[in-house]
Amino acid sequence: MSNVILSEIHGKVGLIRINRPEAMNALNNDVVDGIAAAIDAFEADENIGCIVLTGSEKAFAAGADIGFMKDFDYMHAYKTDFITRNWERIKTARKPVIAAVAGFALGGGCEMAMMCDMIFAADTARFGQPEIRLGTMPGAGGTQRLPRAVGKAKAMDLCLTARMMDAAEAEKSGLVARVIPAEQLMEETLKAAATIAGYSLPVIMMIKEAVNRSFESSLNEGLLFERRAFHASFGLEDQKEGMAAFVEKRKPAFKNR
Ligand code: DAK
Repeated sequence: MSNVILSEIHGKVGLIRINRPEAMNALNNDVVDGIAAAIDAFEADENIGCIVLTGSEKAFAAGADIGFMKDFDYMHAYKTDFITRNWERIKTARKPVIAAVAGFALGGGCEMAMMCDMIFAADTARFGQPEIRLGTMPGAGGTQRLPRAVGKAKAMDLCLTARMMDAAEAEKSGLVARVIPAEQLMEETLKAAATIAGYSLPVIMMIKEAVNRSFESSLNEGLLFERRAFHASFGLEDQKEGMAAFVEKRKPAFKNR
């Protein structure tokens, strides 16, 4: 794996760090491929129950690498499938992925954070879709995921004016799950990820799948999907263990089956 992506294991949590400090963690194929490879490894590791994706104190990612793409023409972007190869790997991860965002999350950086299952923001975080300033538009979910997260009015405002939204506004509008003082971002995010990873892995994955389903289906279809998954959870040894442990007033020992 190239060193633009660093990955570490913290107990049952896989941590992926974007590492292009010279370019505010701007995204290119190496970064996207590196993230995908790290996710592949964490998905294959039965010990890992949750993944955290982060950047630096200054930038989660300031978008796609502008210098790299500035001379592309349509045919080149289309034929090389620019940045698209592996882009969706975060979305297809079955284990939860938390974006820990400090500093800038702009353009593709904001879109990448939104592709994660939730965003924990440092109080220094700034989100935006400034592509319009470059004579282009969001290309990886900014016009689709942002309105779902913050509503049409704010999404239009951000995409059309290119203004940035700070962490407080992002929390108020539903884009981020938590705002955390910058110096505690990693500690708090890893703690939450460890809490998740301590539960039964099949249940973690079923919950993630069911919540994501709510964005793809009618309420009744979503409720049916949830009900089927809930009933299926009674086929798990971990359900027997979880409920027995409650009744016996002890901590459950989940076996991920
Ligand atoms: N690309 C390349 N280099 C970048 C960069 C970027 N996006 N952002 C920052 N840098 C570089 C700067 O050029 C500078 O490099 P040097 O001059 O030191 O060599 C260094 O990082 C530090 O940046 P600044 O000097 O500008 O630092 P400031 O604190 O003054 O400003 C900033 C920070 C983040 C506000 C500013 O750098 C900025 O506005 N950056 C550009 C943000 C932007 O427009 N982002 C949107 C890019 S378009 C897709 C997937 C993704 C995408 C599309 C499709 N598919 C899957 C199909 C994404 C598209 C985009 O993101």
